[in-house]
Amino acid sequence: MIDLYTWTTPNGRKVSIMLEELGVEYTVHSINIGKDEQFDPDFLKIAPNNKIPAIVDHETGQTLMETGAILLYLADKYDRFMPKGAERWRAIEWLMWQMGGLGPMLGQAHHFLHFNPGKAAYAEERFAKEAQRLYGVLDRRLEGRDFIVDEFSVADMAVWPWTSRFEWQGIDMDAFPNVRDWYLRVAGRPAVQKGYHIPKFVSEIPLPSKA
Ligand SMILES: N[C@@H](CCC(=O)N[C@@H](CS)C(=O)NCC(=O)O)C(=O)O
Repeated sequence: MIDLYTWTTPNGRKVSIMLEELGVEYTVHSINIGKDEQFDPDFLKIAPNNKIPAIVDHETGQTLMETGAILLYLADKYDRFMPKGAERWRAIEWLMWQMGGLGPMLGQAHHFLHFNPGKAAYAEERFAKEAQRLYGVLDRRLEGRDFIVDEFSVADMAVWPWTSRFEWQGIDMDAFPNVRDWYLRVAGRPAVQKGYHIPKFVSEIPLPSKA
């Protein structure tokens, strides 16, 4: 049995989507970051960086924070959603691209464009531009492909929840048609739909205007 500590954010949804895709049993614990529950001393014992999500796998005794590590751990444990051979490294490459680039940059875009508009013009310009650039990178990668690597993998599960906030990022999905098609393909998966609403329903999955 796996305990998942999470909230309704892109990073949290990466792991609930993975657990739903795996079809394994897990228990959800809400950590409301709006109420600073991520600073609770008990939570810090498993998530020393005081950020969600985190897991405890009671079968192996493993505790983990950081979604890149959690996705790799689950892929390894269940031998799923990670291709073999050269494609394995391609999947890890794009997972790292999400962890080191897409997530942090779009997180800043949310902070300045969505939550604090009008406070820092330069930051708004910088992160809006960076969001456009990153969607361009993803759009080129998805040219002629159904998924980020040859099969649906941890790379898609890491990237997709961030793109589900395209409206907050000032992104017109129609300007990135390969991302748009992939986004809808992934959004159509039943496990993604279930994982998106963990730990609770906030709103339906956002869909591009022409969908
Ligand atoms: N690199 C971390 C990022 C985790 C993260 O930023 N979590 C956010 C929610 S998406 C959080 O817990 N924020 C609360 C805070 O910053 O106090 C991961 O991938 O797990």
